[in-house]
Amino acid sequence: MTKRYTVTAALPYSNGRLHVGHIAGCYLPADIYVRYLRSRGEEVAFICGSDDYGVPVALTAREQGTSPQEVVEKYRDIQKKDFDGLGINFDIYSGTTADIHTQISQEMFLNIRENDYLSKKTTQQLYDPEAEMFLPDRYVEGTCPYCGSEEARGDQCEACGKAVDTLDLKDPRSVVTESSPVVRDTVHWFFQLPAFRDRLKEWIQSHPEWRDMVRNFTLGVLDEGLPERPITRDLGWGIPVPLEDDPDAEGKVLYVWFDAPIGYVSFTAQWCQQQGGDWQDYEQWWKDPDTEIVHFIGEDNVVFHAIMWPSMLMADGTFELPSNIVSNCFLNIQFPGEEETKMSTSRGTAVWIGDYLEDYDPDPLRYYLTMIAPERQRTAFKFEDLVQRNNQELVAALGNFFYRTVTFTHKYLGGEVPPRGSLNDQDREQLRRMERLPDEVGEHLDKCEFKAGLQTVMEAARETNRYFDYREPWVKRKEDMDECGTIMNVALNTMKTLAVVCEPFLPFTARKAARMLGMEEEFRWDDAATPLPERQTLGEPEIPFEKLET
Ligand code: B3M
Ligand code: ZN
Repeated sequence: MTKRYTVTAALPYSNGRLHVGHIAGCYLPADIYVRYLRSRGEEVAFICGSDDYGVPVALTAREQGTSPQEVVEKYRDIQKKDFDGLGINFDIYSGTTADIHTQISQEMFLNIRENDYLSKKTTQQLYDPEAEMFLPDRYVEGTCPYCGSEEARGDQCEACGKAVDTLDLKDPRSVVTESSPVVRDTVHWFFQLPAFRDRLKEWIQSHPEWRDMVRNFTLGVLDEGLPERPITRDLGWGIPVPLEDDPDAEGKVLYVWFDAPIGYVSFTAQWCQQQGGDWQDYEQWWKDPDTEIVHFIGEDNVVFHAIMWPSMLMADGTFELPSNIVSNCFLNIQFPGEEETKMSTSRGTAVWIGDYLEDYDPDPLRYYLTMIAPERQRTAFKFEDLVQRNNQELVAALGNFFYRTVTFTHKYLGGEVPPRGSLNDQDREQLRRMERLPDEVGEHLDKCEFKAGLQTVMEAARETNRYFDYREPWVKRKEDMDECGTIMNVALNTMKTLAVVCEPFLPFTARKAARMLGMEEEFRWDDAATPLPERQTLGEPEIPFEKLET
């Protein structure tokens, strides 16, 4: 029985280029998961797009002296190209400035209000008299009230991950003028987050399979108690609060963290439409209890996805809750001879995807980022490490085996799959290993243990090399051509299994391997160990991985 999965990856703000930290955080794991599900024959919607509203984009437009819309269009294209280059192919890559997004976000606001989970209140906000504007969220920076970090932003502290209220920041400063803001009255709509505390707790406790980081962090936040949260802002860039009859709503927009996750839903609706269906078909991906909804996010987005978003879904009342929220920790970076440091766009301490792809193939990066994935704790990206692991692991264990196997078959066996003939114990053991492999890797992938899954593939590749070296087809060739054919039959079938199980991780390599094997069919996990037809004609040998230099 196939199952339906809605898989989302966090919507990047469309105000900058993507670096390896973004990719390791959620996009690569999401892509691996989706490829795996598809190979298993599941029905998947892989949803992403840009987060266009809010202060981050408005600030970038200000810095670059252009309009937010221009910033959005420029960076959305760049980001899309980066994803494509890495083989991260969403079913839709939209953006929150799409009309249907405005419509669905406003509807959800109204539903939640209708259900009595919003209240309008006069509240105090920081105001910059010099710039003559309110300073929501990232328009202010200051000292974190929780951990004391001096670089806390008005919406969240990156150092401790907590959501912050601008008014609680110590020594606040305006990002626009650097001056100290004053406090002024303004009207906003507050979301009754506290109403969901018990249900959230129950829900999270019913998911022991989630990563500890997500569970513990969220349960910790719940234990401290939830505040009511304003979900509107005094800002020119955002979705208008849809209350035309209320003069207080004038000039107010929805908070970017209110509308952004709704993007997952509105992009799904857009995708349904693009495929010739009705936009309302999105409901089967979001409101059907048999559909699994899985969110892939980065460390700093946990609060919003595990507390704010599910509460919004409950407040609306017509949605299913996510089945899993998969988050990695941050990926640091280390340059030669320097200390490990945080990846930062503003300080330029990052490796940009666009730059990487100009010089290198995508799979070595996918490989390395999965092998050092910060699944449980922060890890560090080191370029020399990538080069070394490419050369010592990918080239040595996988690349050479694929290439050797195919060139040998071309040279001595007429370029086709030789008959299996009679197997000896080692051959049988090798084939059995390959029969077990899809389940072993699949067990890890089912649990979103991507690094362990890839390690299992690589261990099997190393064992395969030992088998091959032990069986010495190059020696048998001179003694017994039938036995040589048997070994190469086992080797080619091994290559097929390895190609199928490495496809989620290394899709470009897997394609090459499939071409070399003359495989025309789609990758199917369950057929990974089904023997290649004897006498199938092989394709031309291709070198799967080049040795790299720094
Ligand atoms: N744009 C936050 C970020 O990039 C944000 C994610 C939205 S997911 C709905 O850190
Ligand atoms: Zn903090």
